[in-house]
Amino acid sequence: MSETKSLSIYAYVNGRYLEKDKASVSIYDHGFLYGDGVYEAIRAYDGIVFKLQEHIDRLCESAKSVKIELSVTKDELTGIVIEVLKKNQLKNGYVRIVLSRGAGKMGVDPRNCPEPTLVVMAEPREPLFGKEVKGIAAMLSSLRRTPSWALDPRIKTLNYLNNVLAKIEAIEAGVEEAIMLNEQGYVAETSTENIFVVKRGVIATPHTSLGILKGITRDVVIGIAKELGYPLEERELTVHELYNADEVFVTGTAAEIVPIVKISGRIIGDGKVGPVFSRIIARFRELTHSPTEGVAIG
Ligand code: PXG
Repeated sequence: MSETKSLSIYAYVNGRYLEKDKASVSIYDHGFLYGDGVYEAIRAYDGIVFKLQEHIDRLCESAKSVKIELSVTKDELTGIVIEVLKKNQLKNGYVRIVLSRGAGKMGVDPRNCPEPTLVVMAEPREPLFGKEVKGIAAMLSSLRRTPSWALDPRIKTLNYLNNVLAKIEAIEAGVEEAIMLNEQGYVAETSTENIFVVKRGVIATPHTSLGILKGITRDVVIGIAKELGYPLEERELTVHELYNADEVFVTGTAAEIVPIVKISGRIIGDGKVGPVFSRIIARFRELTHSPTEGVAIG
């Protein structure tokens, strides 16, 4: 937090770097009016923007799916992310890229919006559930994850009400996170994390066809699990398996990797941070600081 105490915060808005107080978008922006847009959330660790290319690739895929054209190239966007971090003198921080349909007269017709809006902002941000690794409590949400036929969860859109409502449920219940099932009743993901279970040394996580975001942290953890020699299954996961797992943990850019030690009143395993999680987080810490795993701020 101390990094930016006496500094202005700068954001990129459609070609200009503006101070936070002056950075704004129109009330006619369709991102605001209709949730019509896509976004990415990225972390930088000690001067390396972790998996930046992967995040930009995912943003482009989301944008293509919802038919918004990015006004800059991937290389230019990489440069903008780096520049925003530099301007804010952040070596560790959280970056958000927002791409919306743009400002235009009211009405869902996208032809109302001649230019998309592109915003890149960055600030310091601690891991979602705290700096210190400890297990969190979660609950099964009464909400089902938006089915792929309604809005594919692989698109990281600005429509997060499904996730927000699940989070509200968790807060109301006095737990940290809500686990959503998919339409078929299989485990999907939490409000902003993918989910993994461990049983007798085998790691399992929902397959991307089961109505989840293809998380970049998820992909990293799958790589680590394989590297460490754990069998890894991407498949349908039942609630019964979740309750009876030896370990459960979630992965995401905001949370990083966090164990879940209680789900809807059931203690998971022995209720403590597990050994498989501990080995994975140790390797994750190495990778987040490795120049080969991201783009250096320079
Ligand atoms: N599922 C959902 C629904 C998400 O929104 C993840 C899984 C994990 O994906 P990554 O690629 O981050 O491993 C997400 C990520 C925020 C915020 O504050 C949201 C996410 C990540 C960071 C910040 O909106 N969602």
